[in-house]
Amino acid sequence: MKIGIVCYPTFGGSGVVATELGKALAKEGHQVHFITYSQPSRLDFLNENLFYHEVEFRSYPLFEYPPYELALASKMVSVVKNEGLDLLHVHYAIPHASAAYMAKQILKTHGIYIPVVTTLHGTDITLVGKDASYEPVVTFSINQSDGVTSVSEDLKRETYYSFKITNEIEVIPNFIDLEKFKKQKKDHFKKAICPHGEALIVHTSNFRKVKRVMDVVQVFNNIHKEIPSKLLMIGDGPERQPAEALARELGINDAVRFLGKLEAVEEVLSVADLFLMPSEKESFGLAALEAMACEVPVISSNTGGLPELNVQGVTGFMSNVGDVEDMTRKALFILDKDNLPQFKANALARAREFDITNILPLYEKYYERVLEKAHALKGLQTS
Ligand code: GMT
Repeated sequence: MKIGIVCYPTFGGSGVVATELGKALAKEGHQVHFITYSQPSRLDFLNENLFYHEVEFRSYPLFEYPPYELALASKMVSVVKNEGLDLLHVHYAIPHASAAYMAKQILKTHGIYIPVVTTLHGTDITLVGKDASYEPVVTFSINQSDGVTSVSEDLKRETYYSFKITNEIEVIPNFIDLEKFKKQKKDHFKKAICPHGEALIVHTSNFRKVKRVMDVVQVFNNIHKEIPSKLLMIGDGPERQPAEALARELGINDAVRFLGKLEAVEEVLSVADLFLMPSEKESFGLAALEAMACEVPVISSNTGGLPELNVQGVTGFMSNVGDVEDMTRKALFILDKDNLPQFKANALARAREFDITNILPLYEKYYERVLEKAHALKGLQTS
């Protein structure tokens, strides 16, 4: 198949999923064309089946906001035509699904029918999409897609609940490349961070409000009162400064390190004992899956799709959003030396269920179904 992939090319989970999916499809022999405004950060290897088309949007003194969506739709039109794509797969509804709809309509006037698959990732539905300023466009473009997938059952439910959706939504969960995300021997690093054998706790996110980064610091503060421990905070965003200030205020700044954005997160996860994800909302929790693949148990909130990943009392524990005390109790239970090895093993076993080799065929089969349906429809229209 020749597949066009549209995504946000940055560090966010949706961009990571889209890029890793494209790379895996290319390895399987499909031709994959990324259509993005900059090179996706995980598009880090060479393959004869991988192509990258940059969406250029020029500014003009009249525009306060450059029209990204129009430039994207135009680029989709030219790539579909020139490369003879079979299908467009757009990740994150806003504004990718509506830009794809526009491209599809333009291509129709050229006698080309391009099926569009939209993948819903989370905040495009649970936070931004619901907002009245976007809702009609989001509803319309989901309903106009030839296929719609969501990354968890919970996100599917939430989408049906919040929008008037007439389309079927297929759940295809996030996945992990176990070749990349695996426990590596990084003893020297662990020794440098935890010279006295302290427990190492890790959090990674984009430090937006929805991640409840302050809860991470509070939970760690409680753990730190009980056992020798260190906290590594990976990523950057609006809540980083307040979190740094809180760590100083609590007097634990020597035990907490803010590392900023990191490419090789798996190296840090390799030496971690516990991962914290106390999010307000989380449609799946890819960062937690990455931790589990590196044998790190997870303390998370019980929101969104997290119960579909983190198995209570097995791979870690879940607590109500904001219940810092409960998270602390459960974290200390996991970190007990008699309990930790089993939790680590369980986390890895669970991560294996989301191995990319299990999930990739689900996408391939779904594309085939969408293409069959589109061809049948085309046949009906021309007969
Ligand atoms: O977590 C984020 O804020 C980034 C966001 C994104 O859209 O890039 O992640 C969302 O998509 C990921 C991949 O499907 C999911 O694993 C995350 O759970 C989801 N984030 C939220 O729902 C907050």
